[in-house]
Amino acid sequence: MKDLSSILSHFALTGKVVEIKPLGAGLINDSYKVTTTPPEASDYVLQRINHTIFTNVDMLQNNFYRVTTHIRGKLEARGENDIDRKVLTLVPTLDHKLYYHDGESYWRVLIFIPNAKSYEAVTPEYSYYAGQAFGDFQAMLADIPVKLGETIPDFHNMEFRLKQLHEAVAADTAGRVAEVQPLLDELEKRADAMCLAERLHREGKLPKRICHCDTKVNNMMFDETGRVLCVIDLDTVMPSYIFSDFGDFMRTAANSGEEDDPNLDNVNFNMEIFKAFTKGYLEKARVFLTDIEIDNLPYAATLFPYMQTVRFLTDYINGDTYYKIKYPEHNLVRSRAQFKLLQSAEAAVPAMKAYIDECLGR
Ligand code: GN1
Ligand code: MG
Repeated sequence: MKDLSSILSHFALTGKVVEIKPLGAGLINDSYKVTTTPPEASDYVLQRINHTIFTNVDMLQNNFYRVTTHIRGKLEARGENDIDRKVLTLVPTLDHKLYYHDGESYWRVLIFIPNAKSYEAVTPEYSYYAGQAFGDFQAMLADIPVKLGETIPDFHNMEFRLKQLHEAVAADTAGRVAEVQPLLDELEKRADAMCLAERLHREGKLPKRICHCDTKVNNMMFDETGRVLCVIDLDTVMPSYIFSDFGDFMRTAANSGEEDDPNLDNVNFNMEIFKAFTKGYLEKARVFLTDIEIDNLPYAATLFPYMQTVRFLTDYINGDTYYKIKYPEHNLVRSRAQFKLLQSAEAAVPAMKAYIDECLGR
């Protein structure tokens, strides 16, 4: 607590800090809610950036600043009200930097968005708003005048993620490969089909656009009425295929169970959530999407549970070096839950295709 206060003393805060407590359920960074007095002063979010994962903190924070100022400009041009709740705001340090380095860790501060909530699960109605919000997010960033860096190179490159899995299997550092062989076999069967995006990109048929790349349902802030205020967790905003945002939302929101559900019977792909999000997303994004992008949205809904199975399993095989875990088997339980979701999504692909046709009147 004392340490965190001294970190905060390097930032240009208004108000007096009265409380600092842990915030959120992110698997990568550490976040704290900072409460200040008097009541009209802003509250803040203090974050320790995980710089073993985000190795280029300068690039990370520059992207963050550019994305948020670009979106702010769009919202102003549209004449929106309440803009401070609709886009994140970075608080600079006293010497006008976008982060503070204490010699060991890197820290940043954001303005806390008041009266806003995030959820681990949403209704179809909220999913519809979320679809519009992410379509709009991509649309607003379509003309950002700078080239954003890839904060994690090859982040959603399926070929690269499979290569990491294969390397982990070959090294078998934690001696866990034998136990997961059946799951590895299942993943291998699908490997070629799942690398479709990379092939289409190489053939010049699939563009990269600025995407959020971590559209977990809990990375969205809703107001009291269920409208999406803004999208948070902007560390991974970078050029990617639009499948990233569509697919990762489905992976988290259209899962009737938990991401790490130990009971696989709970885990099923929820078509009502798919429909609602797809409707909202297409309303905003249809103007810039190509036919290849639209036709492969069902593929995206299977790609992300697949990729996440690969990533969790890779981490399990490596001995849990990437994701925060709560118990020793956690990454294995996560892998199995994501694989079950994949199977359920695969079965729903024909229904997904039919719904997209219906939306587009074709
Ligand atoms: C991580 O930071 P968080 O918890 O929102 C991860 C995502 C994964 C997700 C799985 C930088 O997201 O890519 O999909 O966990 N972020 C990074 O829950 O690896
Ligand atoms: Mg998050």
